[in-house]
Amino acid sequence: MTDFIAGLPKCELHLHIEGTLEPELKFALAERNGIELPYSSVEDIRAAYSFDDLPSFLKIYYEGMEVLRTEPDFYDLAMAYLRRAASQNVRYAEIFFDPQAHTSRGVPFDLVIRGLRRALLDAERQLGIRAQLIMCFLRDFQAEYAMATLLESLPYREWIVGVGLDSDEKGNPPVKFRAVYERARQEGYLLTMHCDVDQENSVEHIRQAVEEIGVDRIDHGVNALEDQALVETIRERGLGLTVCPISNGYVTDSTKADAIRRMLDLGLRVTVNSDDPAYFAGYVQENLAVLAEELSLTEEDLVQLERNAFEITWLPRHLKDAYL
Ligand code: ES4
Ligand code: ZN
Repeated sequence: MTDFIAGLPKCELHLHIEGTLEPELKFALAERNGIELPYSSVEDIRAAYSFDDLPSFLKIYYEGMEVLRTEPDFYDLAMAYLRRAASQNVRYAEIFFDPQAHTSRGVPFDLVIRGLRRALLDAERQLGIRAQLIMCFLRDFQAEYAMATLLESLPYREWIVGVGLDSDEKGNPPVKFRAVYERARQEGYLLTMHCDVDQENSVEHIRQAVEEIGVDRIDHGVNALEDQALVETIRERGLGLTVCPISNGYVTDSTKADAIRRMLDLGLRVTVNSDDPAYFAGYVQENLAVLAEELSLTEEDLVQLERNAFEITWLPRHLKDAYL
């Protein structure tokens, strides 16, 4: 099955570019930028990656970004990811970035997006992998800051396919960002947001995302299964769910494999993705392998998962069809 998964043309739809910062690159960027890291080796950094819930993960994730300062830093980050993805036969990726994680520490939006964009263009030419950017707002910051970030993004509108919402969900429901999402839609952005696994009020947050915000996709969204009516709406609208098994295993005590099996059986457009692969030790291939093992997936199941992913991409129809 490993060979089958390796050979399968794949699609990644839930990937935080800042979550692909491997310890080796972290060291290289620290040196280039004259930053002293509190670690003496790659092993040291990996050993410090001990988290067992979302807040403990997020703390390490944001601290790790300190080495990202210049346009070439963002270029190198994205290029390293795209090289890795291409080597796993990922043909297309939609990549989240967190501009506020950078602007909040004085790194300009323009530099972040230019570095990422340049990598996407080079990767398409050099590696044959296509990708688009999704801008995420940090939900634990004020809605006004998200709105300001949305406005700041408008000159780069053509480089961003949609918006998302991530970071700490506790006490930060979808409706906090109602006005931001309304404006984003008016500007022509497609809409997604995280409804992380097993959060306080998970089902209510998914309901808000679907019914009140009107998202085009849901990131995670596993807890929708607890509500029959919600499942029905998600199915009727053909909304995709970007699920991340290995990540689930870190921030909860389970990969939620059984839930993914049920979603497949219900005919929901569930997909398998990697979230923060440098931190959770697994890119899309490893996520598929873990799931295949746990659920004894057939080749047809794996094909279905990738079909779902290509089907829910935010590509124009003719480009999407080329993958299907
Ligand atoms: C994230 Cl696992 C997870 N949850 C919420 N926000 C995030 N940003 C990056 N990884
Ligand atoms: Zn995520």
